[in-house]
Order: sequence, then structure tokens, then C-alpha cells
Amino acid sequence: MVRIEQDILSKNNTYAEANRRRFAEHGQFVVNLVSSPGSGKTTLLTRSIELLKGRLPIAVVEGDQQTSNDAERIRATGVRAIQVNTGKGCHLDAHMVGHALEHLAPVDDSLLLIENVGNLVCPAGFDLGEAHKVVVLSVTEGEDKPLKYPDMFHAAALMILNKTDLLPHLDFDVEACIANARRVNPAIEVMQLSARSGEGMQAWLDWLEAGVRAATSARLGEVEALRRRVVELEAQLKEKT
Ligand SMILES: Nc1nc2c(ncn2[C@@H]2O[C@H](COP(=O)(O)OP(=O)(O)O)[C@@H](O)[C@H]2O)c(=O)[nH]1
Ligand SMILES: [Mg+2]
Repeated sequence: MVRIEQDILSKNNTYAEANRRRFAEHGQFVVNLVSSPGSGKTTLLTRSIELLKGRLPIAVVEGDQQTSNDAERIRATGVRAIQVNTGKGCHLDAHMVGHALEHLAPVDDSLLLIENVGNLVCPAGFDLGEAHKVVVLSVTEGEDKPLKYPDMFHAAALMILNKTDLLPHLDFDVEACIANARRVNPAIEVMQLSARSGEGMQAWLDWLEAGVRAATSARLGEVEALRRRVVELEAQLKEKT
């Protein structure tokens, strides 16, 4: 069992590295959204797309066991989306994402948003080649979830606490939830927002835009380094001939 799991993960890591190289070459900032079903991933995506659409190019990979409902919700915003159905699988893997990229062909210097299959267990162990995993937890789910599903909160760079518009109706303890997340991952960033009302969205949008800017300038830096290397080699060639 352990051997099979190791083989699957090591194969996945090889595909993930290929995806990561490809994203770097194209200046694409890639975010892998994970959460339980119903935390608000698709709502957060459609709302973010509406607010960012004119500012940067965006494409979306949607993962679900069945249906293409979420890809249709994304396409309704005018952004290109591809649905990957995992059947009995409980997570996207790097090979599926690589295959989806062949069809989606996101443009250079853009944002690629991946919505993973909804659960807080399987997607934690699978690197897709993304820059970051972002875990969405809604305030209706209970503040103990980071402790119950530590792998996911450990793997995420950012926790988005969604549905803050509902807080007045609940006894959800925001500070306790954040403390729980930091117990399993002291470095985790936290943002509180409501994808429905739009409150708190700006920090998230800024985070995404900063990610795209960094990916773009890293790509341009690589291009510049290559150009300098070509000039050097041409000079050496001239000397020798
Ligand atoms: N009150 C409230 N409801 C939300 C919010 N975000 C999403 N929802 C609702 O939560 C339900 C599940 O949302 P969805 O985006 O499909 O979640 P997903 O399964 O994680 O993609 C839908 O009924 C949404 O309208 C929010 O910020 N506040
Ligand atoms: Mg969804």
C-alpha cells in the first residue's frame, strides 16, 4: 500500500514539475483553490473574475467528480474555463491539469485559477505545479476544521475565511479559527471576506494581481538573461572565427 502510494505521488510530482516549468516560462500565476463542498470557491471565483476581468487575462480549470456546472458558471462571466471530471477520484492531479492546459492554452502573463474537487483531504497531497494552494473555509463550517484536517491547512499558503456576512447569525469564533490554522501552519496568511457582499475582497484581489506581476517579471528576467547569454556567445564565436 505504502509503495503504491509513493509511486503515485512520485509520478504526480514529475508531472507537477513539468506544469510548474511551463507556468514559469509563460509568466502564469497559478492558484489551486481547495475547500469542502459549498464553502464558496466558485462564487469567489466568479466574483473575483468580475472585478479583475478588465485588468488581467484569466483562465480557469474546474475540477469536480461529475457535471460541468461550475465551468458553465465561470463561462457566464466571459472567461475561458475547462471542466475536468474526476469520476470516482477525489482530487485533481498534475497530469489532468497538464492535459487541460493543452486545450485551455492560457495566454502569457496571466492568472490561472484552479478549483479543486471539494473536500479537505485528498487534494492536500497532490501538487499540481501551482504557485500556492489557497484553502477556503466558510464560517458555517466550525472553527475546529484546521485541527481536523491539518494536512490541508499545512499545505496552504493562504486561508480565506468566507461568508463573513453570516457572522452576525452564528457563534463562530473567528480568532479561535485563525489560532487553530496557525497551530498547524504558523506561516499561513489569513483573509476574511464575503464573496456574496464583496466585503474584504480587495486584499484578495491585490494578492492575485501581485502574484501575476511577480510571475510576469520573473519571465521577463529569464528572457533578458537568455538575451544577454546569446550576445555573450555571439561575441565568443566572433573571436574564434
Ligand atoms: N451568505 C453567503 N453565501 C455564500 C457566500 N459565498 C458562497 N455562498 C453560497 O454558498 C453556496 C455554495 O457556493 P459555491 O460557490 O457553489 O461553493 P463551492 O462548492 O465551494 O464551489 C451557494 O449557495 C453560494 O451562493 C458568501 O460569501 N456568503
Ligand atoms: Mg464549486
